[in-house]
Amino acid sequence: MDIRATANAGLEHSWLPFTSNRYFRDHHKLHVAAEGAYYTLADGRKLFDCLSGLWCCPAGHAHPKIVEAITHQAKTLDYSTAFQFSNPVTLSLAERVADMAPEGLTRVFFTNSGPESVDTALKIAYGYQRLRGQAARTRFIGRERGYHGVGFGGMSVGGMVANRKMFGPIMLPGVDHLPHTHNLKEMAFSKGQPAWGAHLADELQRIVALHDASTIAAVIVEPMAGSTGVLVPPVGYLQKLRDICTQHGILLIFDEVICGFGRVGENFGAQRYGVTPDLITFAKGITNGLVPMGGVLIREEIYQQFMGADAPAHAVELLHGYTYSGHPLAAAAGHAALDLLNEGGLTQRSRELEPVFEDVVHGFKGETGVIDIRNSGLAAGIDLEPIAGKPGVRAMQVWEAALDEGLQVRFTGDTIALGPPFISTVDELHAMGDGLRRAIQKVMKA
Ligand code: PXG
Ligand code: PLP
Repeated sequence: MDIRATANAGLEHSWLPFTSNRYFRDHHKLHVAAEGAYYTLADGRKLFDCLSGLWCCPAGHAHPKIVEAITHQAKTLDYSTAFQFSNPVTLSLAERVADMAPEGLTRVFFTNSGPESVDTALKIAYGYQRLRGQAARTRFIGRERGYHGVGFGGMSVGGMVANRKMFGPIMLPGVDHLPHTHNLKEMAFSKGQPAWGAHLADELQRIVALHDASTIAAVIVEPMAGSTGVLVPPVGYLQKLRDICTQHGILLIFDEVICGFGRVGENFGAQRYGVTPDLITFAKGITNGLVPMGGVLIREEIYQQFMGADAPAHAVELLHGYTYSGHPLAAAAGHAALDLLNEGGLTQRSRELEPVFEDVVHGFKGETGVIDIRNSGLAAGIDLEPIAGKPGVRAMQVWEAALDEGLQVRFTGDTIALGPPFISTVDELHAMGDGLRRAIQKVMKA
């Protein structure tokens, strides 16, 4: 098979997601295989996977335990009707996820992706307010630079301007946004949680005063904002959000699609940063990326509000769900992935690698063109000086130069994001640092 010819033909019929499709035509990047922490490209090159796929493969690729689990599951029960039926593999996964969650979050609703989880959480939040007699609480509060996927719900509460500007007039009404927490002057090159910035949560008081608490259903934030280039919560910030929400009867949703399942060294960001929300959305790492799956973790009282609704037992309490909610193949992958993270010690390893990784990424400080570095867990963002009038081009150049160094990094705007697999060795993390340094130097010299 001539892979290039096949790909060229396929490109005539494809529209790739979040991709510069016209650039891609002339600069193909074709994965043909993946194993452990490495991808293989069509031209035979091997690339170290510096972002664990798109943050979703912490145990590396093609892990035999997960491959075996989904193979077995496909032969045993390939698909179980999701509505009015369930199956042991999905139900027992819910129990496991709840066991890993912060105290009080006891119920799991499965979806297939981040945006489905976000839509589900927003609908549960509003439904809960309505069922407890607070139907006027229709507003959601997101945050600037937040990313919650590109469904209508997630896009509306999201705060990445480029994703929003084309669709402004057709978003959910009544949404407001907190300010983001990044401030170059006050926190550039902070290691871990910045000391400055807790007061930014007070903006929620201002928003509550403006709209009145009686109109607000929920606040949704990523504990650590991943997609926008890794913005780590300032010390005390999330606790303040929690306190203000509690004071005003507003639900707090943590979108942990990236933070969840070990990326920040604990099961969830809630545990890492010591703040418990009312709902947690998750996806990605739950199956190590082998089969799509997402879900929402929900406080018991919220679930009980739905179950206590004044309706006969045969009534469906929440008119919501997906054909593939809790898909058995995904659930089987989920069990195997959690075996690796928990009993297999990979979350522990993520925590152990954090100081090594922190040293590696902060080693770029002082390089020409590097204007900020942020990190928490095994996640880091490196801001590059943009080229005047050409936002995003510098990071794209570094991304290409890094490929020549055998590294698959991710860029967003002029930020390089790193989130290596938890199976990375210390030597691999150092090699990633050395290669990325050469890539940055090459671009800045040109
Ligand atoms: N919420 C959060 C917090 C996310 O990070 C989503 C929702 C949407 O999930 P899906 O299933 O549509 O991926 C995400 C996804 C990047 C990158 O480069 C980040 C995401 C997806 C792809 C790339 O940082 N986050
Ligand atoms: N569109 C149509 C025509 C459908 O029949 C369905 C589900 O039956 C959907 C969309 C929703 O798909 P899913 O259940 O995978 O979310």
